[in-house]
Amino acid sequence: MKQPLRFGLIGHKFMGKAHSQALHDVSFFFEARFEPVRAVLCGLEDDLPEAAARYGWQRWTHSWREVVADPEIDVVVIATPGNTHCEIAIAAAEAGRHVICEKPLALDAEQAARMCKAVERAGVKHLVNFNYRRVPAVQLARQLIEQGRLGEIYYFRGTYWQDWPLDPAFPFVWRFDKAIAGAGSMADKGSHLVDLALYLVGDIVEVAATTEIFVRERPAPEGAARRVTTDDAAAFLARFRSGAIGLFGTSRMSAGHKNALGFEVNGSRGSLIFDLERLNELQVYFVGDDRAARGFRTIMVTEPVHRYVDRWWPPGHVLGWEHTFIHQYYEFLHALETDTLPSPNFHDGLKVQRVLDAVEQAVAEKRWIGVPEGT
Ligand code: SOE
Repeated sequence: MKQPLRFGLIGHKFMGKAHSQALHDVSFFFEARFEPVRAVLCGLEDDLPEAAARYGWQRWTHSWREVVADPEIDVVVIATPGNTHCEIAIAAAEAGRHVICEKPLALDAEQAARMCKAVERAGVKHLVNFNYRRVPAVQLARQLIEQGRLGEIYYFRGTYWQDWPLDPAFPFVWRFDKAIAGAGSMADKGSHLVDLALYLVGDIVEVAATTEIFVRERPAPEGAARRVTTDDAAAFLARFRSGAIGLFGTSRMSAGHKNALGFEVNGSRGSLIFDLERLNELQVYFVGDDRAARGFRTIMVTEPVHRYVDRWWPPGHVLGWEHTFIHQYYEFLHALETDTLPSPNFHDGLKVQRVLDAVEQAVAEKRWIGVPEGT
């Protein structure tokens, strides 16, 4: 008999929908001792009851404090704008709930460090939803690097392009407000890239950076235009502890690109290339291959030997974006079952935040900035 695990999800929009679907599917495809129960959905807007019914939640509430205080709830999931993460996560941990939080973990490293302390003190499990780690092709990339198939890593290039607010008439939303979002493309998209870089290549020790806001005012729904205070695009350089160097680019103003996250890793014995818009594939090049037949080749990462894939479909029956959320929940349930710390956890989120803070400082001071050490 599976043990019910009761979830409270705070946030019912795009991310709320993605988390709801993953909670619905995870135990169908993956074996775990726990059965997620969609107990209570929380949000502020009028369409909440409709969302709760559609996504299969038993109850809904407009109050996150009610969710956190509810003794029936085992896990609180935070899928709200960045400025709310710290307060909710700390309250949830103090109430003894396990905590899953959307990325980036907080507005800055100071908040992220307080969140880490709170979950450690409470002894609860914690996870930050850098979901792109959970793409099978990204898992394969990590495996190849760990096995030394790329040799010594020289270079990581990560880029993340979108174009949703390209039109200057696109209205002012919370992502344009620094007080709510912390930063713009640099934090929203850059946090994913930095997490992947840390996961694949290791610690970043210093950064140099620049950012820009191309559309400085946006029409506000309430009338007058509002000033945009978060970056539309960012570019930064990094040095890894290993001696590798990194090049990062993010933009929400890259015409034609919808959700184009990509990275390339070059080493002394080979290279690999990943493109989220072709997420079932990984391109690889190995120096050791027979010279006549050497070249980049594309691996379809849909074989049962690839991570997570044996729970899904036969080879070539491709996976999509939403599967990354399901895999993340599987990792979380598995960590609960084995009493281990899930990954990426709040400590990983804090490391990313330290890099992002350094990027912000590098922009302000127009110089290289060291990234503080620590877990
Ligand atoms: C918006 O830019 C966004 O929804 C990000 O916040 C997500 O993390 C990313 O996965 C898709 O784009």
